[in-house]
Amino acid sequence: MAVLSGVTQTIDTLSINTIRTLSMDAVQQANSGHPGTPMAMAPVAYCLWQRLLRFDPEDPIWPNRDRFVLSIGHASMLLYSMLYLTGVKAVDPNYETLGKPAVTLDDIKRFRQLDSKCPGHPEYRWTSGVETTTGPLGQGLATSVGMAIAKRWMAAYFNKPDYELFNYNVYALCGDGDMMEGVSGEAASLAGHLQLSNLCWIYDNNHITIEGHTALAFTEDVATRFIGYGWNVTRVGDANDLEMLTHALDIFLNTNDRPTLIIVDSHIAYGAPHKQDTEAAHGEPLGEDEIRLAKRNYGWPEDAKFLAPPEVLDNFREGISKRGKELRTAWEAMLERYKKDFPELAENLRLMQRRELPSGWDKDLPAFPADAKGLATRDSSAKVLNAVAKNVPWLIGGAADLAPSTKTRLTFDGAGDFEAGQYGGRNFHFGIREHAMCSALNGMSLSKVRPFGAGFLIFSDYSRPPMRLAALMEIPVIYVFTHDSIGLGEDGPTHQPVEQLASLRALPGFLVIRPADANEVTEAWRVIMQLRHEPAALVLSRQALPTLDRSRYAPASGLAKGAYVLADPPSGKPELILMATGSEVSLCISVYERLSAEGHKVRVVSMPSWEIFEQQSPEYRNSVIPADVKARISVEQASTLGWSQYVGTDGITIGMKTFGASAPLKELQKKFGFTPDAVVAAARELLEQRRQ
Ligand SMILES: Cc1ncc(C[n+]2csc(CCOP(=O)(O)OP(=O)(O)O)c2C)c(N)n1
Ligand SMILES: [Mg+2]
Repeated sequence: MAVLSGVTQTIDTLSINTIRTLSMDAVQQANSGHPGTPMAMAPVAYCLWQRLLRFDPEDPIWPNRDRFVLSIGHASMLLYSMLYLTGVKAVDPNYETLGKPAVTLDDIKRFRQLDSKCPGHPEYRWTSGVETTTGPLGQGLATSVGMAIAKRWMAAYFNKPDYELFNYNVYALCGDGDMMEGVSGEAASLAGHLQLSNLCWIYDNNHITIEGHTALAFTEDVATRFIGYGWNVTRVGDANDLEMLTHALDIFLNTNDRPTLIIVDSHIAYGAPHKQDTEAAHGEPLGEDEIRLAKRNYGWPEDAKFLAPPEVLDNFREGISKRGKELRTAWEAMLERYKKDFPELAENLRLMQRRELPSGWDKDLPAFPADAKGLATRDSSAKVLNAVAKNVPWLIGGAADLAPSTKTRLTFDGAGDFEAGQYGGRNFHFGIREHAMCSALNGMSLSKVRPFGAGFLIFSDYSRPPMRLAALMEIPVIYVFTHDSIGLGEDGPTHQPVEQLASLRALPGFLVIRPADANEVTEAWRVIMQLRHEPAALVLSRQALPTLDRSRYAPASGLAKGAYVLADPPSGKPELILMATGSEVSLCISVYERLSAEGHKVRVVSMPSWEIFEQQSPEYRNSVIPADVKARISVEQASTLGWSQYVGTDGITIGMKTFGASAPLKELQKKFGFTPDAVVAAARELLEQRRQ
């Protein structure tokens, strides 16, 4: 029992009211944010963290910690209050704990202000203890499925008799918005299918969204839907009932064959006399008067602001901190023994946690002999991926039902399939769920395995929200996108990407690599595997591409610089530069051969990755595309958006100005102008103009 403002309250109630009032005060001070849901969900967060969560605030990246995902990212103050009150420590990008708090009271006072550790929505990497960036509704839920998947895989790979290194659970707190977004349905379906009994979603069933009562737009029976997905569904009729909450969480812990959904009925802005149960409590501060009245209802000093009573801090120290520390210390002692009994696995765990690669990871990377007929880059990628994956055990992934088309299956002995009850396999079947697949990849990457996901480039549009979050979080997810242009032929314009390359290139911190031939594919995987903080998309052809003769043209290792001079005039300065990516590079080579035979001085630049090229020195970039060579042509079977930065005002961009069409490849190349004749004609015109 504690006495505050003359009112006696249990330490549980005092702690819950501290979470509530900190959230209200922070939103009021920022004059921006969402107070109502932290007020309503404070007991749920409290109950889970204080009574159950296996999490040591001293080490928020302990690998076997339970994960807590706040999918309702708008309720960020709920999480920041927990991080502050439980004393979570900051961790730097080199995985060192810094000894200082992840969130200070000052950060909370500066909620939503520049450089505060409490930004508008929780941001992974910026605030220690935030497990994933949330805010786009539905993403947190779908990401939590990836975390639960990763736990299953890591348990199957690392756990040994007497060494249960991985047995953590994943909890996600969600709201009506999360439930309405399609991605959560895809993710729930996948989680149910995979029987992820280590996954628990807690649904804040408050019947309120921004526009008002959910009856405006949402009347389905969520419980029945989840039962249909194969989940265990349970209800708690009152968010303030800690015993019922504990009971429901107990049911989750004792369910071993399916994920659990706990539906919690709550009152948004609980305790605020005029705003409780209204949408007014969602997106704006309560106002000073309403805050006083709510504090009076809580038995809280009405004038106190940002009050965190010492008893509350002690309470968390005695609860979550003590339990978490004991668990982590025991785990670390177990790991020391494990290192002796299973040194190789222990070393792999260390490398994986630090996003490093095992020595010899690249020893089987193939080199491809010159071949005029060549092979599709999806086929060469299959060979390279398998050669890498054999030597990097935690490189795992799969496709959205397109492994046979994207050629992403791991085929070596023991690769196996990841399925319900058989969680050690390395081939994943995400089903036709591109969006949830890529969100799950984020959750897997945040758990430190190295995930890849595959599909057709056109359907990268279905995955864009999680790809954007991967870039924002700086996590090295790998995407393999095949069928990269009109080159795919007969499937027609619904399947032929046009604007996808430009749109992926527009994502900050995201690498796009479109290799020209098999040897560039090898080099692309070499680059991608060494990334630690960037997601990357490998963009591959369906159709065969010649394997260039590297004794005649420059080596494919130039790919590591993003763009490189592939072919040059035998002597002297080029008068024309042809630049291209992927399938159009060999087209440019044939144009080069023809124009060279006529005595023109032509350079071909293979440009598989703009982003990597932009990271090079100005000197290198100018050596590849010299400022004084103005006659430049870019050739790419895609939207030309962005190419003018490389061809300049005097150059020509050859690309797609319309959607494609359904026809055999040869006819499409002719129709859309991707033939040697068409490019030679453009080149002649340009050279002619320069002479005038
Ligand atoms: C994908 C997406 N669409 C829209 C929004 C804007 N938005 C933020 S909160 C919200 C309403 C959420 O309602 P609910 O999940 O019930 O949260 P509550 O108001 O109950 O806290 C919306 C539409 C968003 N954050 N993400
Ligand atoms: Mg709601």
